[in-house]
Amino acid sequence: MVNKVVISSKFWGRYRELVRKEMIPFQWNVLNDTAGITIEKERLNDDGIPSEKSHAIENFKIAAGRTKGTQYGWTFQDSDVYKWLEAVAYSLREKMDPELEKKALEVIDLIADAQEEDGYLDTYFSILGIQYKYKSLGGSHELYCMGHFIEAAVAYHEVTGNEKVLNVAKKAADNIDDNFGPEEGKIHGYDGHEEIEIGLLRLYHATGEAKYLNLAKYFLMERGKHPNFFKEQAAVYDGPNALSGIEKAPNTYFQNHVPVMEMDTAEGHAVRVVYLCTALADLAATTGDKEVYKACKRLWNNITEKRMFVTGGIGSTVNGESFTLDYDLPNDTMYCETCAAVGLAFFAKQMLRCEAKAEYAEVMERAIYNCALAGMALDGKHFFYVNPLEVNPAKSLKDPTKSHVKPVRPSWLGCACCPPNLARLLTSLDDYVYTVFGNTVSANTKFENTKFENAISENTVSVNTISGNTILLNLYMDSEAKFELESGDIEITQETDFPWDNKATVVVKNNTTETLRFGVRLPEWADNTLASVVGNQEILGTEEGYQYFEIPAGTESTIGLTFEMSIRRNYANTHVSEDIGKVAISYGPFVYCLEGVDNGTDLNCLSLPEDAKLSYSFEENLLNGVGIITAEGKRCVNKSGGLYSNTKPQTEPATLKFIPYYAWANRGENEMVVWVRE
Ligand code: FUB
Ligand code: ZN
Repeated sequence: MVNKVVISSKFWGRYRELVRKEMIPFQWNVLNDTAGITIEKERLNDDGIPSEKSHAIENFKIAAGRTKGTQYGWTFQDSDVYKWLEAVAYSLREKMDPELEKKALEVIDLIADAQEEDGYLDTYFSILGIQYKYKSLGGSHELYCMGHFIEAAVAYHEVTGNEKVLNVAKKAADNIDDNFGPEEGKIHGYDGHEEIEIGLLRLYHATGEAKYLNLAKYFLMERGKHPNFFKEQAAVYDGPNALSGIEKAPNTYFQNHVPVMEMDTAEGHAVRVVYLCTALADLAATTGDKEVYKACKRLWNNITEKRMFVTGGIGSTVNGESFTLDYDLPNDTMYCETCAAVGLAFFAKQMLRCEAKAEYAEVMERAIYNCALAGMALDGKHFFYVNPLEVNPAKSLKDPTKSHVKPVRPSWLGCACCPPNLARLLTSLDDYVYTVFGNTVSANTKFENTKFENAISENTVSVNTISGNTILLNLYMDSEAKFELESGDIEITQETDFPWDNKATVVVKNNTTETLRFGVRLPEWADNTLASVVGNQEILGTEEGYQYFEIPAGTESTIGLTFEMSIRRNYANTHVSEDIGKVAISYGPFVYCLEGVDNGTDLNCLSLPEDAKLSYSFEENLLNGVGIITAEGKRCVNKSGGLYSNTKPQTEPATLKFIPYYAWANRGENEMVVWVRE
C-alpha cells in the first residue's frame, strides 16, 4: 500500500491494540445497546440528558424502514456511528480483520438504506419529520452529522476501495449542495456546529470535484454574515426540536458573531471553534490563500498563547462548553472536553500543511499525550468527557458548579461524542507522524497532492528555499513509513522507545530521483537535542524548530538523535490567577499530576519547594509501565482545628509522587491536582 506508516511503538502499539481489540468492539456493543452497561449523564442531575440507552444503530434501522419505533437520543446520535465507522476504517488499515470488515459493510448498507432518495441523510428528521429538514440549523446538527459520515466514508473508501460508501457520501454532499449556497432559492446559512466543512474538504481531496471545495468555502465564509440566521429559522419553526432553545445562545457560541476572516479571538463552544479552524487551515493549505492562513494564525495564536491549559485542553467553562476570556484557565471548573483536545490536534495537523513550524507539532503532541489520552481509561472501556486539572470527588458530588467534573471515567455518556472521537484519533495516529510535501502518486491516498511551493509562509523555509520533496518528522515513535511520490518512494524507519527513552535512530532512504529535504523536529521539551548523521546528506540549518538535512536522490542517511531531557517546572503567566504561586511538572511530552492514591487526601495542602530535588524513575508494574517523578515536598497541617485561627498552619515533610496526567483515575476514585503550590 502506498503512503503507509506502520507504528510499532510499544507505548502507542498498546493503545492502538486496545482500540482495536477492546474499544471498537465495546463501542459497537454500546451502539447496539448490548454492552450491559450503565450510561451516565454528563452532568449530574440534568434531567434533559437522554441516557437510558444509545439506540444509535436502532435509529438507523427505524429510518431505513427495517424496524418500527421512534428516535431516541440526541439529535446528533448518528455521529457516534459515523465516528465508529471512521475508526474502523483506520483500524483496518493497520490490520485487516474480516469480522470487523463484515460489521462495517453491514453498517454501510444500513446507512445507505436510511438515506433518503434525494441524498438527505439524518435519522432524526427521517424518523420525526422529514418536512422539517434544514429548518432548525442552530441545533439540528444535520450537516454536522453528514460531515462526520463523509469523513468516515472517505476514510473507508481510501482504505478498502469501497465505492458504495463513497457514493452515499457524494449523494449526501450533493443534496447539501442542492440546498445551500449563494444562488437564489438556496438556503443562505450553515450548521450550528461546524464539521461539514471538514467533511467536504476531505471529499474534495478524495474526488477532486471542485464543487465540494467551493461548498466548504461557502460555509466557512458565510458564517457570521447573518448573525440572526439561527434565530430567524427558530422563530418560524414548529417541528421536533431536541435542542430547543439553543438558538437563544449568544452568537459567539456558534462562531456566528462575525465572519471568520474578522475573528481575532476564539469564542464560544470550543469543539466548534477547533473544527472550524481545522477546515479553515485545510482550505488555506489546499488553496495557498495567505489571507485565510492569517485568519487561522490569529485564532491559533489566541488559543495556544492565551486560552489553552497546560495539558493541551481547551474550553474554560461548562456554560456552553466554551472559551471565556484570555488567561481564564480555572483548574477545577474548566471543561477541557476530550473532543476539543482531539480537535486541537486536527487543527495543528492542518497548520503543519501550511507552514513548517514545530510550534504546531508541539501543541499537537501536548494535546494528544495529555488531555486527549486522559479521555480514556487504561482498559479502553471507560471515558472522560471533561478533563479536569484538579478534582476533589466530594466537591464534584455536592457543588453544582462542578457537577460536570467527574472523578472516575464512566463506561459511556448520554452525550457520547468523545469516546468514538478518541478512537478515530488513535487509530489514525500514523497520519500525524510526518507531514509530506511533494506530489504523491495518487490523490486518493492519505497525502493528497500538495506542492511545497504552495505552502504559505513568507518568512520560513517553506516558500523561498524549498522546492520538490520535503518531509517533516513531527512525532517520535517507533515506526516504519513508506511514501510513494511521483519521483519514486521514500522509506523512513524510526527506531526508538520514546516516550520512555530519549534516543531515536532515524533511517531515511531516498529512492526518488530528486533531492529530499528532511526536517526533524527539535522538541521544545528537550534542553538540547544531539544529532549525529551517517550518509551523503548535507546538514542544513535549523528553522522554526526543525533541523533540516538534504538527502540526495538514491541515497540513505542515518540520523541518531539524543534528547537531553530534564524534569521541568512549568509556570503559568501571572495573568492566570488560578496558577499563581503554583508549579506544574513535566517530563518529555508528559504533564504530571499528583493523585490521592499516592499522596493522601487534601492535595492542596501539599507543596513542592523551589529547591526540592525531583527524581525520575520508570515503574514497570504501575499503570502499564510509567515514568514517575518523586520529590521531597511538604504538607501543611492545621493544628488549631477551628475554621479560622491566629495560628499559622505548620508544615511537615511529605514525599510527593507524580504520575503522568494521562494515567490518572485508573486506581479508583480519588483527588488529583496538576498545579501544585511551590
Ligand atoms: O454537539 C455535538 C457534540 O456534543 C459537541 O461537539 C460536544 O461538545 C457535545 O456538546
Ligand atoms: Zn466530546
